[in-house]
Amino acid sequence: MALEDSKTQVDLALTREGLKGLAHENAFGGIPSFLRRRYTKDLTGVDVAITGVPFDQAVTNRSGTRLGPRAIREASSLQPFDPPYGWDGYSPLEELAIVDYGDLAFDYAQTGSFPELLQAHIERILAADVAAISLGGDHSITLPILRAHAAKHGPLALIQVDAHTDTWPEFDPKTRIDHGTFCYTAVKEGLIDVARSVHVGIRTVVEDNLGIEIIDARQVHERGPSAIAERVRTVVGEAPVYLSFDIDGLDPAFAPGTGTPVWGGLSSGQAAIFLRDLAGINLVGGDVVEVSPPFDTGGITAVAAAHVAMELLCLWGWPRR
Ligand SMILES: [Mn+2]
Repeated sequence: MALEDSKTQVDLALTREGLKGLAHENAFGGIPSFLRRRYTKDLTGVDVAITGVPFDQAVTNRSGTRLGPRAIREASSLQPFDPPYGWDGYSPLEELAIVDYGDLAFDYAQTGSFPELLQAHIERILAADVAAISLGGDHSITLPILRAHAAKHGPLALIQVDAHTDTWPEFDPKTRIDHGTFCYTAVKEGLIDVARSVHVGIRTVVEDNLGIEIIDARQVHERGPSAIAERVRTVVGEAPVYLSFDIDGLDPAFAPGTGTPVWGGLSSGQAAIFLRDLAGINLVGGDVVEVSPPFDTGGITAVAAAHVAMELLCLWGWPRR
């Protein structure tokens, strides 16, 4: 990095002239927009909008994911100096117009209206022909986001990396929000094509997975992440894909900062290989959820989540390069 860069490139979240380009700003200073993208509600000429959903009122166990988007943004400031490793030089920050669209604003005490607010928030992005990558927030946020995406793209292939399938029956989807039932309701509402959907990294028991293929964590360990990615590419085929990455898909050793940790999960290295080897899928949107900074140690969970989000940008851009 040139010395003059560190002097002139300050607060790129506000001062960036174009929407593309790497960022050579001190990682420890300034306004940490996601990957130092412009922080704006202007979607003109934008390819992908990053948005935060600081919501944690639907967790079964430990809360704290309302603090996730900020932590992921700060962790992301370690990355935008170079193209991401392992993508043959492909550089989404240089090739794609990406903005930080900020967080969804909502009344924390009115959880009843929250799902519709979130759905409308995502629909505004999609209506501008911009893709949305969301930073959670607990996993209940994926349901309204899926509703917005399915309204645009039709039923989606879902790739869900998670310790949990989140297909536990939801007895009252009109009034309840629950981070363990979003996938159940998504299936019942026809938002996802179960024949083209897959759960990866699972290590909790579920009686009926509604026809969605489970590739549990043991299979990832035994067969290897690259072989699993090959299987997942076969399952999703050419369908429009939504990828939801629950950070508890990683082992608690790699992602302690989460509300419902389960041992035996993926390493961050396995996740990196898995995501890279999905290249070529028709990704239309995605999220990384369940980062709970109060339980994080050394910020490592947020670092992992920021890398996952970068990989989602790579996956979105790769077929369009
Ligand atoms: Mn989970």
